[in-house]
Amino acid sequence: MLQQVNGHNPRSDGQAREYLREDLQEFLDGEVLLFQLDDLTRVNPVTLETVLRCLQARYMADRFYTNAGCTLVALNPFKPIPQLYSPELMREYHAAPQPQKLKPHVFTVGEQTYRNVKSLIEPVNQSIVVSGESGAGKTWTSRCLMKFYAVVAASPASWETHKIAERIEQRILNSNPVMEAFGNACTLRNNNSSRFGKFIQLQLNRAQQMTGAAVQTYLLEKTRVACQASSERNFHIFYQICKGASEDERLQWHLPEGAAFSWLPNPERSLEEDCFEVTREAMLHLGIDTPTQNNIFKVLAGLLHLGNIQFAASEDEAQPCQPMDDAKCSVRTASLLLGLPEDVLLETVQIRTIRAGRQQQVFRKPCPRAECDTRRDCLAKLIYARLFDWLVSVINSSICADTDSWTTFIGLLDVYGFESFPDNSLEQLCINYANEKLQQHFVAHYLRAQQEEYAVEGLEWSFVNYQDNQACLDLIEGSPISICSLINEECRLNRPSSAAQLQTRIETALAGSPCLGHNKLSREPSFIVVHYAGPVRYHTAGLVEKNKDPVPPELTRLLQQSQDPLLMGLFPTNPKEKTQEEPSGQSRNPVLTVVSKFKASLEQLLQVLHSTTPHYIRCIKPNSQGQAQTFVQEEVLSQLEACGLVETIHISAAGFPIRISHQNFVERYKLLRRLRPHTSSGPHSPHPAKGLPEWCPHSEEAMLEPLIQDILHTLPVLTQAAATPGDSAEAMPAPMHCGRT
Ligand code: AD9
Ligand code: MG
Repeated sequence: MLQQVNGHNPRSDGQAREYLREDLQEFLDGEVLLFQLDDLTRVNPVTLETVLRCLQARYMADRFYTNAGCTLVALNPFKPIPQLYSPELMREYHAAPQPQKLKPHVFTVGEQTYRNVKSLIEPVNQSIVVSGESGAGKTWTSRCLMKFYAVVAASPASWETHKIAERIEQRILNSNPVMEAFGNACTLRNNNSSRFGKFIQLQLNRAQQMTGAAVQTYLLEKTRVACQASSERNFHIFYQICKGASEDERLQWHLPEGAAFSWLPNPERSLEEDCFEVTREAMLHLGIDTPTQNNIFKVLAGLLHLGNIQFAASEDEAQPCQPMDDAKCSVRTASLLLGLPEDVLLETVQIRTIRAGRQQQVFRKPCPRAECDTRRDCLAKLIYARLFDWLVSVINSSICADTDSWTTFIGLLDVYGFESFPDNSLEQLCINYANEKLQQHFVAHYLRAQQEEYAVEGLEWSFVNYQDNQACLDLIEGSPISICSLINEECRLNRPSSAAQLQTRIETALAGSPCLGHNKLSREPSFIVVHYAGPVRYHTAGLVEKNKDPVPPELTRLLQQSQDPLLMGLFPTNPKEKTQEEPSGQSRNPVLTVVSKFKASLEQLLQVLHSTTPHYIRCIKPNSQGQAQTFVQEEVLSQLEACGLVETIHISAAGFPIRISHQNFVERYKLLRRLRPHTSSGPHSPHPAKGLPEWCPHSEEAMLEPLIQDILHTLPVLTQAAATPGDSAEAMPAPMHCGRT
């Protein structure tokens, strides 16, 4: 039986699960060599158990990257290893004639992707999809890739003409701390959890120099600004301001030391992400000057004070709820910091205006206490989401290259990882839906398409079974009926509907889906989706309302009255873009729900990914405590199962890692036809060669050499498919499949 290494055993009965079968003893006997297996296609036999054992051996030997055929497995070391990410090592991978022969590394993927962009075989844009559950290391990995390209794809001219801070590569890197300060937060799974999805397009010119970048973000979890689950925190930036502001700034932003804010839970936790200076410095390099920064931080301080406005229930329904005594000061401070008249701010939160009748008469209705809270929260979410979008657009205008100064791109995708909390809502549904889509992209690209192509090409092939997540996607987004369509319908009908009713509707209408889990133990209204990465229970309470994400028009009008320069820019009086306002009265405009917007943006993303050659990095979290040197088998096993790693290895090991269209192959290697072959009858035979040619003359060998190198360079870095299983020696060249497509 295998032992857990330093890790706790998740099984409370203390009986660790037996991972290795008796017949794997032979494999175990070679344990000394296990950690040397750089590619999991060499594990023999390829089973979950052997793969797990190999990864564990490598992890304990501080080998965190392992090839798995067409993907790279990245184990999170949970400890800093500066020498593993040094610029010297980056240059070594970049300069290597065959980087795939070096130790597996995220730089190998980076370099191969970089070479593919200019490859004549497939001169297409590339993308690197980094996946894995929350805390597995996706953001770290994509940051690391960005640093790699900043080194290897830096334009030499820019070193001479610009100061380091102004260099485009540096500016692109500076976008990370800014976006993470405003878009990441400490959750139960990860101290620096991305609460938005990010696709960054690194733009390259013909000389393969990085000339710019463009960032696209997906669905920021804006509810976090006003509501944080217990033991979690708000976005980092709030803590950074409160901890890092100078005495002077504290006075200006009304943030006395030790002040308590209800939207700032767990401030005592000290994280390395709390560094205000890093964010300020990065903002400065991106062109956000100090006065603008101060304006942003003032508004954020205003939000913290807004969160402290607690209302007392009104005994008379006709009278507005009033702020509690100790919250009166918060109303004053919030309005001051947000540049709003105090009475108008308060009234807008307390009183709902309804337009009705032909004349669109205005009625004013005091809101009950809970609604006052909702409106206050909505105001904060509205401001924060606009601010975040504005920041992204500022970053883009600072780093994006002119259209004529780039020709190709490498896209890096870092989306929030699969999540399952005790209480899951619309945010988790969207996050897990995005992960299902990406898993399907992987399945479609590597597991299904590849095998189907072999069948079409008439190649000898025994089909490898894999877990297709189509059924789960049908359940979530399929037509005509799916979870999304049912939630959207509730929003469209705008009818009062309880959480229990929504649960019944989903469970009745979608009862036939194999991915709808049995929901017997539910105390609160909920439904279960069996995702590729495991079952998740979603609570239905508040789901429809979150999906509508209504913004009372009075709130937008209120912010349009602000005298604060930043808010005046974020909420112009004549907005060009239409905001998602609450449907007022008879409005027949179809309501764009959160889910439908998210679905549309995901489809766009998938289209971009489909137009590129994708590369995959699977990040694995060795333990959920974030501890170094701790490998919890059960936890790793479920991640390996979820991402279908064993199937990927099987297909990669047996398949052809390179696919070149016939036309491209002819284009690239037609030179070979011009070489004069000689036959066994001698090099000067007057007759055309019969049978296989033998390449002899030195000059022709010399001509062939670059082509051979070329073939070797373009072999996928992660595949050494033809190597003998279990053999850790030199890899043999992988077989190449020149397809008809
Ligand atoms: V989430 O879906 O955004 O919640 P990620 O992005 O997958 O998640 P992240 O990259 O933030 O996880 O990694 C979590 C933590 O693991 C980091 O904050 C680091 O402390 C740690 N980590 C990850 N990768 C490495 C590494 N290669 N070396 C050292 C690492 N530490
Ligand atoms: Mg992340």
